[in-house]
Amino acid sequence: MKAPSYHVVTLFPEMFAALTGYGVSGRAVRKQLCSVKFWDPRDFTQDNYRTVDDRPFGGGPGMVMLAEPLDLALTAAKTVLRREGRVPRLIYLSPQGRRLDQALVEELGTAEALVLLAGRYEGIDERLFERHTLEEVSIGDYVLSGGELPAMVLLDALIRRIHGALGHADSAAEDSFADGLLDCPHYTRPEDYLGRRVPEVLRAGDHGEVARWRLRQALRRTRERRPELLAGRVLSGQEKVLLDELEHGSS
Ligand code: 9WO
Repeated sequence: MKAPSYHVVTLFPEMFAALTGYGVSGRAVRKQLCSVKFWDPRDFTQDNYRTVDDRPFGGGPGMVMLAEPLDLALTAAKTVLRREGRVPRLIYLSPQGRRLDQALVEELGTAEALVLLAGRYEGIDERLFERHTLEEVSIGDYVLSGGELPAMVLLDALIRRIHGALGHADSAAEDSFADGLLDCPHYTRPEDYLGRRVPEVLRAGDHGEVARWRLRQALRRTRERRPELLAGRVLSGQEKVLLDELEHGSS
């Protein structure tokens, strides 16, 4: 598959340096494992003030983003992608959207192109949504001052799972949530930290025993902290045995 293409419509493209300039996501962009491009609605204005917002009809506090500059920016992004033979999904980051989870990340990860719309102010003129079919995605039930941070959260989750984005020692398949369980505890040197020792099983070098211990820890944490994750998941034979052992007191 060709490297995914991510386009972001935002008044603040500079904010995305936090994504494209650092760490795993920064390296993936530098290695061209994906591309991230920006469209500033201000560049699609005509007036001397480069106006992108106005007062809400009906009154009330705050400002509303004008439909036209957003419409033109979205259309420009779509046009570029269509010329490359890509059909993008369009996503508006909003608290009204479908909640982002790892399943949605995997689903959006199959798209060859996404256009993300990051809003500002109190929101966007509703008529924009009549001209473009936008899927709404929420990263959680709280209000922020714009959609840029949620767009970066989504992009980071997408980019780190592209093959080759993680260092060869890592594997996205072994991550917390990759198999629907919380992560197990991790340890590194020293063996003794202020009298607290690393569990012996991790030092003994029996890879089968290590895998069993990690799975048991992951199951215990998930049962204790997020039992609803276990309820909505098919358990393997080994997982049932380990959970049973936890329920009935042994280890
Ligand atoms: C403001 C508001 C106030 C009371 C009740 C609901 C409300 N929603 C908003 C709102 O969406 N404000 C905006 C700021 C306009 C669009 C961009 N903004 C935004 C996006 N804030 N929070 C998000 C967001 C996006 C995705 N996931 C979580 C939060």
